[in-house]
Amino acid sequence: MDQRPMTLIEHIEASERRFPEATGAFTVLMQAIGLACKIISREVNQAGLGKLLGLAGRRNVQGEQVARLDEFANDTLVRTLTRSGSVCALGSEELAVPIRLPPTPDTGHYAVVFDPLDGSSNIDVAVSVGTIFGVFRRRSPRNGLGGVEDLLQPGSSLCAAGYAVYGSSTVFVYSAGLGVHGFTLDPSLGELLLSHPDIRVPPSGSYYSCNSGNRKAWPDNVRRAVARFEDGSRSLRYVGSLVADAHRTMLCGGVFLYPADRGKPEGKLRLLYEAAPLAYLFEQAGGRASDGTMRIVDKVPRQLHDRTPLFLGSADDIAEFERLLGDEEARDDAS
Ligand code: AHM
Ligand code: MG
Repeated sequence: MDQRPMTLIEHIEASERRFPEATGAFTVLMQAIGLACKIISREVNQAGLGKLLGLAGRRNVQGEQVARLDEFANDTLVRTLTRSGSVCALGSEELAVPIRLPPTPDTGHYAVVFDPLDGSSNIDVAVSVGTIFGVFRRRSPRNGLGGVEDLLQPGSSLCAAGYAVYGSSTVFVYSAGLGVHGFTLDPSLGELLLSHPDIRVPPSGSYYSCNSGNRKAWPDNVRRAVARFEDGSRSLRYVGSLVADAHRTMLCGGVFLYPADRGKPEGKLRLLYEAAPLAYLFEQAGGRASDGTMRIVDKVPRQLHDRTPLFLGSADDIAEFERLLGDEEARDDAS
């Protein structure tokens, strides 16, 4: 019997076979995303040897400095997805406006949103970074260009989402609604091999994760909820790359939070290509994700680069955190 772990593509093909009406278009799409992540992984691992460290010398639409690797990762995803023929529209952290693609016969069923290289501030110091993506079904008419309406959909309309972490190993995690599955890159084969089947977020965990340097700017209810969490039973872990903090939370449980604060009244993280795909994955794996008042997957983006506060993690811990956010009596604990 073959004891070799399944590759990512074998896994997706096996899932598609459960749906006799499937055309194979989803496999083509995921093959393109997997390939792009492997190319990005290779460059991230060798960045110091080439000319890919440092800044690209421009700012993106959000006014942030663009790193050379941000640009490389974005170009890789755009080219690979466009060439696959499976997409009608692309939205990226690095693109001011969406890419709208012309129709091709029998293809272009999907619209993809992505943060090509999450954790930009960690690139040059060899700390884990990653890619986050979400996949929507096309909404616009099939005989024209893809449109913004294909991208501006809530997380509850995602048909798949995932991320890759370029860390001590490269791990690719995805869900298409049939569980959350993780694959580890075997560099000798160049293949993503199934290493974490059916991931479930533990109902609670012993980590909390936030940038407590922002504490003074947090609203009172966030400060007092975090103060309640700092009761000696939990350890602080904060990488500063959302994708790496989310992956640890997915496997070990606990809470991750990036709330709104005085300087960032809408929060920092982007709804469409950071928060929503992760929220979809966490809910698929039994976890929970909210903005403090509502489920992230119910939020409908008005624009490509909308931001949101994010509370993400173990179902029980996030429920407890939400309860503390509304707990008036604990007001004094935050001072
Ligand atoms: P990026 O997509 O430009 O890298 O920005 C988002 C990052 C997240 O990965 C991370 O959670 C957060 O910003 C860290 O922000 P801070 O340095 O304010 O803690
Ligand atoms: Mg990011």
